[in-house]
Amino acid sequence: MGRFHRHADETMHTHDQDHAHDQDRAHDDVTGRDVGNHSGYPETGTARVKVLEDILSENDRVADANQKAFAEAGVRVVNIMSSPGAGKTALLKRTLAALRTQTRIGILEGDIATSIDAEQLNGYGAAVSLVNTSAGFGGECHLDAVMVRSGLSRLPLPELDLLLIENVGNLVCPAEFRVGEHAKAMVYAVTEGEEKPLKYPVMFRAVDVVVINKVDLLPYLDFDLHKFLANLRAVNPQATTIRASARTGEGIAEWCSWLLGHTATRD
Ligand SMILES: Nc1nc2c(ncn2[C@@H]2O[C@H](COP(=O)(O)OP(=O)(O)O)[C@@H](O)[C@H]2O)c(=O)[nH]1
Ligand SMILES: [Mg+2]
Repeated sequence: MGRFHRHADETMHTHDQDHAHDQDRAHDDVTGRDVGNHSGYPETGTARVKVLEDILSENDRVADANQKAFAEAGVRVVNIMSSPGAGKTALLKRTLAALRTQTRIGILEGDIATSIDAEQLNGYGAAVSLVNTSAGFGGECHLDAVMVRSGLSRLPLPELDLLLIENVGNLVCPAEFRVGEHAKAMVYAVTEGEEKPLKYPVMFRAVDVVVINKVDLLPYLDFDLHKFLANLRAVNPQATTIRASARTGEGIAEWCSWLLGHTATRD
């Protein structure tokens, strides 16, 4: 069966395996009303909601277990999310190169089907565990707590200080699932426009930090950074923002010190 989604308004539904949507096929209309295809379930709404509530509380239960395992191992965990191509893997490569001598980092790489990103992150002295959501998890467009748990067995948790999770590229679904992390980070590319915080508020509201990436491209774009920041502030006044370029290295030191400072001070 397809797995499940909880929406901002706390409604929930499943998606079939072959229906792993991307953000370009967003399933809510402008009013926030769910317009996904629910045909075939006209009489079973209440029962389905109950089942899905159970599944979601199962996610939270496993997220709690993950959190306990992280606490016992003394490892801090940051869940990194973005749309596809914003620069998560490029930022991770820079991060590993910068921090490898100061801190012991593990990577949990979430990918629908390939090992392309995991392979890119090899060779930086970090333990890398790949979780393919197509391998038993219905090809989902996000990581949930169970998927993360499945990848932990391949990591030497007690030997790590910091675990960085590269979530599946998607601006909607990853924000809806706690995986037991201490913080949520987002990579946002300046090529994505200024309006996305308003269009995808659940993601932007969920995160502690937004790395505004690809600033090396600003001279070639009409991206209005002030407008973007105002839109971000409208949905999330608290998030830290860091201007960065994984291409040039700008902002990487600031991001690394956020990671180190943040992971050292939060429970
Ligand atoms: N110009 C520029 N390109 C970048 C930057 N960061 C990533 N890229 C490129 O954007 C593409 C997608 O990056 P990737 O790290 O794979 O994104 P992910 O899907 O979020 O992991 C790649 O071609 C990267 O080389 C950046 O700061 N500046
Ligand atoms: Mg990637």
